[in-house]
Amino acid sequence: MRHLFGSARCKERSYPINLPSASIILCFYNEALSTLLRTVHSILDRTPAYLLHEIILVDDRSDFIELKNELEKYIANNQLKKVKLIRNVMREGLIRGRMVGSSHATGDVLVFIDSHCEVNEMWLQPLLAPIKEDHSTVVCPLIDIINADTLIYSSSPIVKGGFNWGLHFKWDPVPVSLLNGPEGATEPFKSPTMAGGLFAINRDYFNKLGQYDSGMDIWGGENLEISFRIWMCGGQLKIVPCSRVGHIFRKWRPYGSPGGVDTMAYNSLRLSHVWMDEYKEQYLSLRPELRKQSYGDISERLELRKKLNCTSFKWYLDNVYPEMEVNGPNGKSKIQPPLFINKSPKRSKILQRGRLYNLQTSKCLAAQKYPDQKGGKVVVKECDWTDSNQVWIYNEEHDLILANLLCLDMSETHSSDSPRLMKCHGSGGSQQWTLGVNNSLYQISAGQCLKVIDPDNPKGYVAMAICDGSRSQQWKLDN
Ligand code: UD2
Ligand code: MN
Repeated sequence: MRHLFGSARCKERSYPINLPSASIILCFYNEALSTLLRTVHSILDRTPAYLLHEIILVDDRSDFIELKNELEKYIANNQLKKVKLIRNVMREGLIRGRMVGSSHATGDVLVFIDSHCEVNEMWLQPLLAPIKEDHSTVVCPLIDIINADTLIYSSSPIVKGGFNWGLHFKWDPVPVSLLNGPEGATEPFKSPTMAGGLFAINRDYFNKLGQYDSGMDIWGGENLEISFRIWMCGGQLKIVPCSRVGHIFRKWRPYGSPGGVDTMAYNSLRLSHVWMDEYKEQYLSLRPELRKQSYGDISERLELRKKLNCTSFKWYLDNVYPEMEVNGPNGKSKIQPPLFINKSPKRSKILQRGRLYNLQTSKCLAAQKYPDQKGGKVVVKECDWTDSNQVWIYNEEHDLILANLLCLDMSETHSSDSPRLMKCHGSGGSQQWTLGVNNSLYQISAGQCLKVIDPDNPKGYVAMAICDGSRSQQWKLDN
């Protein structure tokens, strides 16, 4: 593969020799053996031996046959002495699975990595250096993209972590000043949240901070929980742009949870009740059906919050994530922005009007069926310059309104859904789009860009994806 670095300046940086040692923890469930080994070998090949204390593989009770004897034989035959394999007796999920891994670790620093990654050259030293300086700094590499179909590695733009009130993680742009400053983008920068899959933390600090919430099941939410906890309880979370690790972003998760429980909602409920104070209302008002749902016993986590003397969620929002918009239950002004009444758009200045033309397919974004159908999908179709149902209005509020009727909307609670047409609510968030750099169409709440999924498919399906500047993500609003 090619070795990609965010900034040429990264190569000029040097790191102390005596850095803390690392225990790498990889928890996996039904991972393809070849993919798991790609992750392990990239670590073995690209980490100085004296810094690599061990690689701990936690098998979360996979049922793939190849992960049984074949994996054990592979480790033994290739004398991968630093690789330790632990088998969970029961499926625990990635949260308790990582805790099992960390309880066996003896290195100074824990590095958690998803089981379908490839670490890049010089990935570890830039992560260890800030932790050596300050034990309560937790760091993430920049997550590059490995294409799920082709397995090709490509670099991703420099972004930081945020979230929306549906408690979905999203990527936020970083200030241009940070990218072009005297150091270029080489200096670690603060991030309100982490994506979850890749981070390094001092082992003692991880234990002191309360590891993870062991009441959380299978998948989801633990990344926001640990992010809030780090910031609110005296630590810092940073992204290190000179450390790059590729991750396979899949289109859907290839596994479910036992009993089909929505563990993301369950885990998010737990974290909102422990950490979010009155702001949990922001989440619950979006998901009213969860008000009645049980979320288990959280008394130990509440005690932890007290013991660690953590600040309020309001402090976190004011100081760590000031760009987060608070409307609704905890909104600053009691007067809500006016809503559309009887389909007549509120008077917001129109910035542009025209067709949303996709540069790769030369097709135009339109309603799949009818432009007045609430909840209807949008797709790309042959442009019809006489059809007023293909005309979008882009206004000062950053709404995109089709045929003067409905707004392009991205669900905050079901982030895997595709964008749809909804009644314009006039309060930003899920309906806020920016037509930005590289002709991208960026959705603020999702932190992702609109793309045409398969340019050759006549159905013209579109979806949200990580912004990568590719042609399928380029749009022009034209007359
Ligand atoms: C993201 C994170 C992931 C985790 C998740 C929220 C990145 C790149 N990935 O989703 O690490 O924080 O958000 O929970 O930021 N696994 C198990 N047991 C299970 C389920 C999963 O061991 O029951 C393993 C799985 O094999 C993988 C890891 O946990 O190695 C993360 O799961 P994922 O890759 O499906 O999560 P992802 O990347 O969609
Ligand atoms: Mn993953």
